[in-house]
Amino acid sequence: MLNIVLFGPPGSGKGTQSERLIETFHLVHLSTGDILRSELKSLSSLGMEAKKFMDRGELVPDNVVINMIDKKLDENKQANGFIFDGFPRTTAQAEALDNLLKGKNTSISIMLGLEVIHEELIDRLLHRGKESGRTDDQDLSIIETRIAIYHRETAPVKDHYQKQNKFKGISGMGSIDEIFHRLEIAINATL
Ligand code: B4P
Repeated sequence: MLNIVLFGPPGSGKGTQSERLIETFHLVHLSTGDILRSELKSLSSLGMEAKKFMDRGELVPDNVVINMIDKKLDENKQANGFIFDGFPRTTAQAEALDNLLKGKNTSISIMLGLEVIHEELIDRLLHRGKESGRTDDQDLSIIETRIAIYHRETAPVKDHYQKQNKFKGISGMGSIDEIFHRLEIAINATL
């Protein structure tokens, strides 16, 4: 199985690149952000609980997202592999993911970290806020909170996979095609 963690700060291109990677490598896309937004849209109790955190730019509690991923892994038993987009976002989530995959006799193949400068992240997110209406992309202070939480709580997840020799940094600057090509080279090197 090919199991990829696409890692990086908000606005680094995880969702954008995942869409192309799933087509090329025939993988199942698991985006915790997308799953949470669809729960929110359907007004489920999980969605209502998550909304409080997402509106403030904070992380949704670990147990909520870990259970969500466990359920999705079970629903996709026949998959060639997965792209984890926006998950794991804390070391506790990374440890839980390793255990869940171990229980299914598989593991993470590679973590690809998209590296993008701060100003570019802000520009991309504000732009998406205007186009998509996503409320967490429309307010500069919420965007700054998300980026600060990324540095404080999510960046250490890189060390978790670096210790396993599975981390590879990729420049996330440039055109979507150029970045995709860099990711493709890194993934092909693991096959
Ligand atoms: P996510 O949905 O994961 O949101 P994100 O990190 O902001 O987006 P992403 O990084 O995928 O967007 P992309 O760069 O592709 O999370 C939202 C919220 O959900 C979190 O704040 C948190 O509350 C909650 N959450 C999610 N997962 C969680 C977890 N595991 N634990 C706890 N809480 C969790 O795109 C950004 C924009 O840039 C797009 O408009 C795109 O078109 C543009 N873009 C991309 N590449 C570009 C390029 N090369 N050049 C120019 N523009 C580009």
